[in-house]
Amino acid sequence: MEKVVKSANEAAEQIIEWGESHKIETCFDRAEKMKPCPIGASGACCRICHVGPCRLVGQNAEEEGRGVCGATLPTIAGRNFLRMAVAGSAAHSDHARDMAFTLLAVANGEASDFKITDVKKLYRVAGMLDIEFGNGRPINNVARDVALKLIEDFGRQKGEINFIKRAPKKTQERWKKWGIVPRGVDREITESMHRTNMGVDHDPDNLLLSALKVSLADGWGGSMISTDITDILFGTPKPVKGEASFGIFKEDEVNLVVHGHEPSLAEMIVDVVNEPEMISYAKSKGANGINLGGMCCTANEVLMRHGIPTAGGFTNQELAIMTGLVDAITVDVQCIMPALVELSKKFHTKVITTSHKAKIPGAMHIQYDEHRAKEIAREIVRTAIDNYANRKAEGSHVPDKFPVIAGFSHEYIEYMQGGSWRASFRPLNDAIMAGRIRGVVGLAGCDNPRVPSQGLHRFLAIELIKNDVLIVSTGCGSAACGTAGFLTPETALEYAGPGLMEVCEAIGIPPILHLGSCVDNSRILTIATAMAEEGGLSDEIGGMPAVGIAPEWMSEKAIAIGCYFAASGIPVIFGGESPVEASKEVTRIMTGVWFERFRGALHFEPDPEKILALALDYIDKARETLKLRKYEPGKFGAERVLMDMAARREIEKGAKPHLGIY
Ligand code: NFS
Ligand code: SF4
Repeated sequence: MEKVVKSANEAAEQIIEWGESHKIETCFDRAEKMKPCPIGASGACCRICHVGPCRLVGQNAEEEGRGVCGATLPTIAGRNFLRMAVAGSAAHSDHARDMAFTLLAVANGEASDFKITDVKKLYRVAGMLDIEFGNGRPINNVARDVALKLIEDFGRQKGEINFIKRAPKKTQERWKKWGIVPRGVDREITESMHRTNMGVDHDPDNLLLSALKVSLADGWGGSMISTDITDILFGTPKPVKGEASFGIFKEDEVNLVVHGHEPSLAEMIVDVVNEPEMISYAKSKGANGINLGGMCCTANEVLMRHGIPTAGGFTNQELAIMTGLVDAITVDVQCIMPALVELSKKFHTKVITTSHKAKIPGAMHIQYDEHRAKEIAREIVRTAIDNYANRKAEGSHVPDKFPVIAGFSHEYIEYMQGGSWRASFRPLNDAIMAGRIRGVVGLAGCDNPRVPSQGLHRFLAIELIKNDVLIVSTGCGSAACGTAGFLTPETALEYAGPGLMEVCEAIGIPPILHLGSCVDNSRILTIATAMAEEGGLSDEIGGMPAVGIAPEWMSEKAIAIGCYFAASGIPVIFGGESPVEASKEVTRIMTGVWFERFRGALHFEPDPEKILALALDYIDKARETLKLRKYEPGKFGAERVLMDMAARREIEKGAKPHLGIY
């Protein structure tokens, strides 16, 4: 029998195999045993009232199938889909709310372990919110006003979410025309839940517009708020070096992993592991030091800002424990497998939950509180240190690791294209217009045990850059690229098409730019807006030679992201089987109708070759509509440079890290 590859990540595969030989079960084994229910998976099962569940199956289900109440298949599939978008938006936005209250506590002097790290960013955001800054106004007062104004975005009943006005005018006009400008985050979430109640909204188009509206409240609300506040509190990322994969764990040091999504506690832990008293405490317990690593999106946050190494994304979490080297793993919210706790009992690892919102039976709980952040961080680090001596010999440590460059905030991307004085998106737009860069793809989303995990990310990353497509990546997509060794400038030399390679060399960037965590997909919206405003391409986000791809998505959060990209004008392709597969009508609305109205769409396509072809087709058609030069593979050679030498020197003069760090 041919061996089934469970992960495309070789180190992961080795650990999985070791687990199999030791009868240790992982999500990969459970995915094999637990086949998804085909009725539910395709959106054809309604279980929103207790008359059902009603399953609409059979040849003519779309035309003739009815639930007990008379609901049609398009209603049921649309309603199920809307609920996914709501849940995803709620998750990102509730995380954002915590960030906003942390900023408020800092501004009020109630969270003295934190400070405002990026005053420039605070002022920029204050400017967008019409809040007075500078002229001797105390920074904390500005921060308080910013926090309060952004907190209003959650509970606002009428009007518009603040950051809606950051979008290009034309994009906003489309939203107005179709009635999907979100008012307040919580209002849209509540209203959508109401609409999906038994006996309320039955029009699939109307339900799907609601999915776009609530998701816009995430993208231009929750997620954007989270990104901005995180930058204000902890610094706007700029390129840093880090490492990825299981080889980041050290045999002779205390290994502590931060896993989840909210960066506040992780930031404190970064501080605490460097405290001399902590280090000597670790030494007193026989370790040579304390080694901090990350997992999932918390990893992305601390990698982007501090170069903390990452053990990878979603499907790597159990495998990290199976190395036998993790003394403690601290988790907050989202994408945490409850299986960690059972698994940890086979090793010595302590699983520590830290949020009242996310507890797991059997785990240790240390409640996080931003008012006592450092004290709590110390307690966690000490717990890890105390557990070092309990390490058992068993485990499958695979010492592979790869260098990564991360930290491409939109501010930095602008800066790298012209230095402090001439920061702009001109060079990027010019390169796209000329056809050196064929287009831009946001490669994002989860990794998934139902496919050779991380394999679709790897395949698409390489094929896209070969085709001169610049990639911006986030979330576990970034982790998949990082643990494959793709997040380095050398990747350009090895794989990128000649046009893209030239641009990468001229600016000094890798062909895959790690933009951060999943809430940082909002950075892609900001970049697309800047490109529209720079001129020469589309004058709105829609119509850009840009596509979003989440080839291994699994989380409802990914659905929210897909929807706000689509509503903003970016066609999106998700891998895997469609959660609305059962309804042709719903599929037609999400592709054709949405494209007509918003110039974005949401496709589901399990075949990676077809994902690639569809993405390139969208890009080429957008180029054609914009009357850009036809993209010709191999047209540009290495001898041609993007900018003249004077422009390049200008960049190098002002350059902080990017040219020096590699
Ligand atoms: Ni995004 Fe980040 Fe990863 Fe998927 Fe989960 S960690 S928020 S949801 S699995 S990319
Ligand atoms: Fe069935 Fe209608 Fe109840 Fe859904 S809402 S479970 S279709 S009766």
